This record gives sequence, structure tokens and C-alpha cells, in this order.
Amino acid sequence: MSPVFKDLTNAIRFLSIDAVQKANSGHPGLPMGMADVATVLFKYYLRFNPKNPNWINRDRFILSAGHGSMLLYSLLYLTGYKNISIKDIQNFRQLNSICAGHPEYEKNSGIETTTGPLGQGLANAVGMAITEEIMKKRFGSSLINHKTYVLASDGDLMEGISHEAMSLAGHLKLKNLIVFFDNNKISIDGSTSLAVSDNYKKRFESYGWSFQEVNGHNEKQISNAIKKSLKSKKPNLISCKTIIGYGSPNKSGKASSHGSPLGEEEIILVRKKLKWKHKPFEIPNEILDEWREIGKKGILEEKKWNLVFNKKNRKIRDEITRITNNKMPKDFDKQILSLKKKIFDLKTSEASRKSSAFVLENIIENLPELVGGSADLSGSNNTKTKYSTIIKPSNFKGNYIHYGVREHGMAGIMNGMALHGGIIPYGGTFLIFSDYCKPSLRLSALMGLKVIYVFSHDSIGLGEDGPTHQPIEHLASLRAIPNLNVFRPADTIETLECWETALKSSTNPSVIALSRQKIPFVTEIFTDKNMSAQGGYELKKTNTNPEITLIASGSEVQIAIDSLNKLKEIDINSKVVSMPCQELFDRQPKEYKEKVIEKSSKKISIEAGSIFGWEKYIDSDGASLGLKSFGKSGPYKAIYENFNLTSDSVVMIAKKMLNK
Ligand SMILES: Cc1ncc(C[n+]2csc(CCOP(=O)(O)OP(=O)(O)O)c2C)c(N)n1
Repeated sequence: MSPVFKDLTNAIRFLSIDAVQKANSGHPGLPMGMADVATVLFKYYLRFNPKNPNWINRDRFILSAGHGSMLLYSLLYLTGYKNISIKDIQNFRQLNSICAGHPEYEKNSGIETTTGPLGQGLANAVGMAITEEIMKKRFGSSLINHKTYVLASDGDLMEGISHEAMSLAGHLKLKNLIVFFDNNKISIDGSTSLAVSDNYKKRFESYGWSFQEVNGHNEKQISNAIKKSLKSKKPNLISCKTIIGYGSPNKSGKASSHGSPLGEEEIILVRKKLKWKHKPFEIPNEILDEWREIGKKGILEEKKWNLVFNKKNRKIRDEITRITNNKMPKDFDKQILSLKKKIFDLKTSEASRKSSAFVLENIIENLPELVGGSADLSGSNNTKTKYSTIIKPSNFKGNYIHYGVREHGMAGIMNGMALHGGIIPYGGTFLIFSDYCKPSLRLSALMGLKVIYVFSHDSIGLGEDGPTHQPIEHLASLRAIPNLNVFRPADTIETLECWETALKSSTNPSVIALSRQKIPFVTEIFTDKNMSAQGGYELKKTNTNPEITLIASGSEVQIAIDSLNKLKEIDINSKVVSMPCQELFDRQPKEYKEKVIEKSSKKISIEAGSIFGWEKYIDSDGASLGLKSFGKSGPYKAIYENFNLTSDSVVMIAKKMLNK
């Protein structure tokens, strides 16, 4: 007799219970409660092929409530993903195990993304659904026609990011998005009624979503709700009323099953109650076989899709292959070089936010996968070019998204776009509001995603908007994030170079910090080489033995140049090092670094932000010009003078250092 639905679901439950017990840590409650919903989805609806986890047109399944990761590992093992074996499940939460506590994203393994920080997965899913729609518009619905399914918990829906992302999803009418809400009414502190009295139906309907409620342990109700969602013209939330820790006589329905092992004695009782006679990690052949059959459905689906793909013309096939493998177009380097020549000839002095717009305007037409946007500051951070076309509700022909005033949502959505593949997302706001992007930005870095953050108004140089808008510690705190490149270009040439480097960085996100105020053109010599890609380089010097090395970034490079000229007048030799990206400079060979920042000279760093972090370049007898307090409101030149960020201050400090 073939296994019944209940056996399939109990296989998930017991793998989860036993793995958490063995690891002596983890979250059994969610997998026990949502096993029925997940089984309906995987058995009847989800299009996936465990033999090719990277199939472009697979449905995406995102476990936003990443703490329930054993649910996902169980499903991946049971359906036959080769990277998740029973041994890996037995190694749950051990060092270097693929079955980590919160797995984020794992290429080639079926782990699309799950999140440690609650709410992120929902925003990622919105990004994936947007990407699916954009690609569908570009390549046709015969090639791109998948769904994005999400499992989200109470905690996910409480987090602010869920409001931002789901509100935008409603506005854009992302009909291919289907969210299962694990409505078990329990979180860590106990009943959710301690903190929430939202009316979810009204909440989601007001966003423009379709809302359904089902018994999350009833196969038929779950299935019918999915069927209905598949025909919907709106994003879908299926509220699944479930019992956390389902099957546990003493812990079900209670917070005690959320995040700790059930305990040996309780597990014996669960086995009895659910009539599961098998030992830990033992899945009887007939149940495993049935799950493996479910996994095999996708092989045929992918074969059918390949037939359609192979009938498309060569150009379309090559383009899809290129963008989903994160490769730049063939003529990209040539294009960048001719643009660089043009910029060098023009020698325009302008705000670097304007330089960034100029660069974008010149590259965007040949990079259809570049999809930009801004959290309501398009005209200020210059992310929207004359070649940008707006993505509108139900109309995804375009390359620009108005995210609204939703910085956190924007960053989480961009992560989802990068995870989906086929798009390079960039998004803008002011550098000060990078704080509002930070949890998602950190995950871009952790997951190694090519996401480009365009942060303008990058210092006190923004002037009159005052200290609430003037970033101080932001560059330093962004530089503290591993695997993130923080660029701060000094002129249009460097802006182009920083964009080029960011676009070619496939395994890390980038921040490009841009000035509001006009800055002069500082590049003196034309070279084919991308100087900014080395992080820092010698820009100018008065002789071969400088007594002073001035190291600066962005708008302060000009202060360094002015200082060099003034020092020359009083017979002090110096050099200027432009440092657009500390992370890349720090990775250069020792010899290069010592050639650029010469040991024998005294060093002065200049940056209109916190001096934190600059000490690594200046030695104990060096000096850092920057800020140790919040900024001030006023015309920007007056603010610079107020904080002694001037060439006169630099000269005074240099003279003192040299006892002159
Ligand atoms: C941003 C964030 N804050 C806090 C946590 C810690 N945390 C993990 S699960 C959880 C809440 C659990 O409740 P729920 O989301 O309903 O999950 P369930 O109990 O149903 O498994 C919390 C607060 C987190 N993972 N992310």
C-alpha cells in the first residue's frame, strides 16, 4: 500500500524533531506545525527539479521563518537533492554542515534563501516575484512563468520590513507571489496576543492582496486555497491556522515547542501519538520512495521547458545564459574605455551624484539587466536616467522601480532580485538613510550578492539640511561590514571606475557614496587602467621624497590637492593619495601599499566623516582630519571651516608634524 499523506508529513516532523534533539538546539515547532502545508505544496504544486536546483524557470520556495530550517532540509533530503544527505541532517547545526541553524542561501542545493532576521525573506520574495515579471516581459511567458512561494511566521509579519515590501507588492499587483502565513499565534514570549491585535484580513486587503484562511492541517483546504491563488490577479496571502509543535502531547500549541528540543521523553510520546514506529533518521523505503517520486516530477517539467528554450533563437538563448550567469556583455570593457576618454576630455566639475547619473546614462542602454530604483529620492540621488523606464502595476516592461519611502524594503527586495538571477539591482537613497537599509545590506554581504547601493549626500557637504541628514559614522560602519566594498569617488573618472568595479564584482555588494556638492575634476593623467579598482593610488606629488602623504577620499581629495600646493609654496614636499575604496586597497600586495603610502613620510588622512578606521594608514605620529561630533546646519563651506576641514588646517598640522 502506498503511504498516505499523513506518513509523508510525519517524515518531515520526525526528521526535524530528531535532528533538533541530536543537535540539542534548534526549532522543532514550526516544521511540526507546517509539515502539512509544505507537503501539499511540494506534492501537488511546486515546480522544481532536485537534479538541477538552478533551473532558471523553477518555482522559488522561500522559508522566511528561517528558524524552521529543519522543515526545508527535510524536504530537500526527502525529494532527492544530492547536496542534502541524511548524514547532513544528522549533522544539523554542526560546524561546516550544510544544514546550518539559519541557512541564508546555498547555491546548487535548493536553498533559495531563508532568513535569520525575520521579515527579510518576505522582502526577498517580493524581489524574486518582481524579477520573474520583468524577465517574463523581456523573454516571453513561454520561457519565464514561475511562481514565488513563501512560508512566513508571526514574527515575519510583525517586522516593519514586511509592511514595506508587502505594501509595494500589492501596489505592483505581483500575482505570482503566494505567501503561506503560519498563523499559529505563538512566538517566543508566548501568545502573540501579548503584542499584536492586527486584523490580518483587513491589513492585506488594504495592501491590495487576496486573503484566504484555511485550516493548516487540512490537505484539501490547503490545496483549494493554492488553486485559487494560482488564478488570482493579486498577490496572495493564505493564512494557515496551525498548531505549533503539532503532535506533541505536552508541548503542542505552546511556546515551549518553538525553539528547544522536545526532550527524549516527550519524543517517545510524540512517536506514540503520531504512530511513528521508526528509529531516529530512519525513513521507511515506501515513504522515501514516494517523496523521491514527488522530486522526479520536475525532471519532465524541465525537459519540456528545455524544448521551448532550444527553439528560441540563438540571441535570446545566449542573452539568458549570459545574464543568469552574471556575465557582462562582450563589448562592456570597450564601452567603458571610450566613455572614460570622453569624460577625461570633458573634465567636468560636478557633484559626484551627477557624475554617477552621467555614467548610468551612458551604460544603461547596453545593460538591460541593470534595474534601478530609489526610495523616493530619484531626483536627488540621480538614479533615474533619461533611459530609465518605470515599472508600473501589472506592467513590468521597464528598468526602474519607484520603491516609495521604503529603504529597508528596497534593500531586501534588491537581495531577492540578485538571488533570483538575471538582474543587477541598484537602488538609491541618502547615505544617512543607509541605516534604514542596514539589516538587508548586511545580508547582501553575507550572501555575497551583486547589489549596488547608491548613497548620495555623503557628508556634511550636503549643508543646510543639517545634522539629522549629515552622515558621520556611516562610512566607517559600512566599512566594518565584511565582504562589502565601500566606494567614495573623487571625480567623474573615479565614479566611472567605481561603477565598473561594482558591476564586475559578482560575489559582493557595493556601496557608491556620492557628494551632493559640486567637486572639481582631479584626474591629471589619462590611463586605460582602472585606478580605483586598486582601492587607493598616488594621484599627485611634488617630488620623489614626500615628507607628507595626504590620504583622502571623495570630495576631500580636492582639499588634499590644495594642501599639496600650499605646502609646496613653503618648500614642504608632499603627495596626494586618493583612496576611493579602503577594502580594495587593503587587499593589494604589501609592496604596492608601501609604494603608495610611503613609510618614510608623515601621514594625514582627510575625510568629512568619522575618523574611526583611518588610524590604520596614519601611524601613531600621523593625524586624521574628520569629525568627532555630529554635523551642523549651514552652507557647506561654512560647515567645513567650522570643523577645520580646510587646506589651511592641513598645512598647519603638517608644519607642526615636521617642526617647521
Ligand atoms: C529580526 C529578528 N528579531 C528576533 C529574532 C529572534 N526570533 C527568532 S524566532 C522569533 C519569533 C518566533 O515566533 P514566530 O515568528 O511566530 O515563529 P514560531 O514560534 O511560529 O516558530 C524571534 C523573535 C529574529 N530571528 N529576527
